[in-house]
Amino acid sequence: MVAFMKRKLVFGDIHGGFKALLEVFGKAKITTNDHLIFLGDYVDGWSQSPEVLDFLIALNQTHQCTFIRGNHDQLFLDFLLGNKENINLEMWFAHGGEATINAYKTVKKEKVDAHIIFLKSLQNYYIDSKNRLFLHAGFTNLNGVAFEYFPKMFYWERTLWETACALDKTIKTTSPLYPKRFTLYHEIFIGHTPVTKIESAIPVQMANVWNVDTGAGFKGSLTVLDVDTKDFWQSSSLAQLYPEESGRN
Ligand SMILES: [Mn+2]
Repeated sequence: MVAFMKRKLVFGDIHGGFKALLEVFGKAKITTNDHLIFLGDYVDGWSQSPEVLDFLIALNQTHQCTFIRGNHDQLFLDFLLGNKENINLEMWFAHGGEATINAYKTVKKEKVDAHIIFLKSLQNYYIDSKNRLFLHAGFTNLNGVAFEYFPKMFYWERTLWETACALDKTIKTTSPLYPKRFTLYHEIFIGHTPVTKIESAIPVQMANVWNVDTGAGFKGSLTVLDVDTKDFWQSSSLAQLYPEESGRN
């Protein structure tokens, strides 16, 4: 790669795994010349959600960053704001929320307030100059994200990925049967549904969708992928980094 070219690096779901985040920063040799895109789900799972948010907030001062909203980030924000009608508390606790609550027991109010500001500032999606779409989960509108009628889909949807996985590879992109959602963007980068569910440990491309959630919330690793070259770097298994914890397992 030409030295002066800015890399565009996309990060999969972190889920409170701060140690993994530091590891991939080292492995990818990240510098202030990189554009860093985070696909969401910063919290819930491992015990260091506050450290992850502190790190990202500080990073935003020194690096070009794009922070996408994940469903867990929104759940935690709703919890902090007391929007109880937006959360199934029991379900959230069972899916990593309990670790987040425990971790925040010793975090001071001023810091929590800064984290609330950060969580509110997250973007539902980002489209770059090469018509590449970055978002946590998916979208439903066949004309694209700008027309989405259900904004929560940006961070909850799963049919985009399931459709990409199940797609008959013999259907031509010009066929009326070809899923229109895949024709709108050059490439789509998502997290949300770990590729470990389809028995992969590395980023997976299906149609023009790249899934970079390599299961950091569970027993997998955290991945950072170079959007242009598709080179990628991965942390150790989160279960190894946090041997005393169970994460979302
Ligand atoms: Mn998610």
